[in-house]
Amino acid sequence: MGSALAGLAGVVVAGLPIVASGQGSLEGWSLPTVEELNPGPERRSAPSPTPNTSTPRPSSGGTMRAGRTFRDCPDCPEMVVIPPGTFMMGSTTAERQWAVSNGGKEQYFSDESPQHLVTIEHQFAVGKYEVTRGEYAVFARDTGRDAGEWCQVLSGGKEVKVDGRTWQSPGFFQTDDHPVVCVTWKDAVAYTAWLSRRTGQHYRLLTEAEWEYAARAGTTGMRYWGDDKENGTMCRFGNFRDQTFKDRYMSWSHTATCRDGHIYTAPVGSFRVNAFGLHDMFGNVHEIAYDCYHDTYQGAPSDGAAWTAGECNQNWRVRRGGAWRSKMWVVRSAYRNWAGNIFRGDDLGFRVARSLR
Ligand SMILES: [Ca+2]
Repeated sequence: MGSALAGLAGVVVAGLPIVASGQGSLEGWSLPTVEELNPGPERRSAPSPTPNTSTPRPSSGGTMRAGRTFRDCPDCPEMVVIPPGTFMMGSTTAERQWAVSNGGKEQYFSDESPQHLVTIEHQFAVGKYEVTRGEYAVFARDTGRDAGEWCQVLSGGKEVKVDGRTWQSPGFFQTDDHPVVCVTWKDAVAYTAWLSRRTGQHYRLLTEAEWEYAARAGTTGMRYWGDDKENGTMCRFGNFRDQTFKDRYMSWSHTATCRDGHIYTAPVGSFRVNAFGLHDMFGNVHEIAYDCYHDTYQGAPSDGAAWTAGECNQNWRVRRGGAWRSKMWVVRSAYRNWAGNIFRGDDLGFRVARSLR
């Protein structure tokens, strides 16, 4: 497996250029390799239940140590401090050609261009894991949140809206450590508002640019573990449409050639982290971002802010990262998709961000 930093030439994190042959650094932070972050054999254990309830405090310089993890309350999501930096958002023509040659259609990917530089000057924190069913249950109990009446699920080999399917009953087995599914953009925003009230901190959804920055974690290629174009090593990094899935859904194509051990969702943290220390940025569930979906990057913000200007066509909101039954060409840092703000799917969940100043 190559270094997580392969192909980093030209990337700047917090003003410091990173070279392809070495590790980037900034004050209090040195980008680790994927190997360093994932010692020993595969990490298959669920996240530690031991809460760290300390809230990060800025140092005298007004910043916090990137990579630090914390929780604002025992059943709040565990968070990771992400360093400021600059990255190229979107995909290259060559990457889109790979996606087309692997079964996608050219028009699926035109929204990944034009590539543009985004500079995120603010430090922020990102959920180390996708929000779990157990975490969402605390919110739902506390607020009496309606679970809805239907969810679009995989049934009989097809994606159909089924009455009675909810986050509590998506149609497959989940424990409290699995990512919550069958929740809407509105549910996710309500969760962050509730978490903010509960903690006195500013929780929110990631912006689309923050999501791609956090997923890339300094990498410029297709995937944060390297350009695994044969789809054979990805099962160490996430839960995808793999050979385990194919055992159950034999007629489905575009599967990974490896085996990740899960047909449906997997417990969060079952797979390796990226260089920012985040699990499951690809696979498991699509992650809802705050932004309205736009079908081009023409006019996109360059500062990492949410893009909500203009019409939010049919209330379409961005979702990112691919899920347990996504095709292989979806599993890329640059890939974009959307869902209506009241859509519920058995492969759709979310991750939270927290502003740090
Ligand atoms: Ca799988």
